[in-house]
Amino acid sequence: MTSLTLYHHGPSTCSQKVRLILELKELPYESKEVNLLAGEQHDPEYVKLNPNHVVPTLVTDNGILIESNLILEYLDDAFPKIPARPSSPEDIHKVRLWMKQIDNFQQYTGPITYGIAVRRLQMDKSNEDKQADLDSIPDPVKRQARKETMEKGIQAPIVINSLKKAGELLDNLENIIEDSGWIAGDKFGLADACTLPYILRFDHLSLFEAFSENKRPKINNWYKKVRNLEFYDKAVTNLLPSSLVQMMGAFGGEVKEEVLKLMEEK
Ligand SMILES: N[C@@H](CCC(=O)N[C@@H](CS)C(=O)NCC(=O)O)C(=O)O
Repeated sequence: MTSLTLYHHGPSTCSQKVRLILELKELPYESKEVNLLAGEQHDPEYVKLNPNHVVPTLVTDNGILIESNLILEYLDDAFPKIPARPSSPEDIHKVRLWMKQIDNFQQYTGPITYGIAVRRLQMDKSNEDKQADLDSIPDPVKRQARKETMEKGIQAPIVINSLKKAGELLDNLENIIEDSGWIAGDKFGLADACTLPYILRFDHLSLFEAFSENKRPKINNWYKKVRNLEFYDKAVTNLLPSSLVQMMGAFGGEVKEEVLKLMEEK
């Protein structure tokens, strides 16, 4: 069997989904932390592995794999003993279509997390330090969006739009969950793994009400089922710094009513 080395960061959404499938499949891997808060994704040695300056990256004996959803598909192709997708081609198409939607949603997570919480940590920084943070973002479009979010928080148009997209994602998720309680087929798999980190992030940001038992009962039940998986803590919770979780919860709680309203705007 090939060796597997995962470059990842505990709280990163895209890293969590890969760790969930590695654990589901009982695959041992070497863990290499890339601390995004310290900017290690821009380290020239790391950029040789992942030219997009993002995590995760999976290194096997035969290749360097990037793009979290494609890594999930690789894991199911290369290690089919514990399957993570249903078997019919039509059902696999359903999984892929959902994964595509989740992949597209990833771009909205940063503005939501930053606009609600992380930005607040930067309020006390000097203007020089704030500028240095902005200058460390290589992509000019992302840099401009970050500047806007730094200044306006949840009132920044990019955050307002991202929250609307979050509401749409929740509506679509509520519709897609099957009678089995899972997204595709009768057990936890790729579609569930790639979704969990976003629901967890909303929960961390004090937005649990958006999928309370009354509001979106299928997501509520699905979220309970995922958290009950025996490998859940190992793949997710154990790698989340409690200070970060508390920080997101506290800042999220302060603007919760406004944010929940923005999420439901059609
Ligand atoms: N499409 C990529 C997105 C990866 C991505 O955006 N990763 C985030 C963490 S979840 C990251 O590394 N962000 C660092 C940055 O933007 O500086 C994937 O699915 O792997």
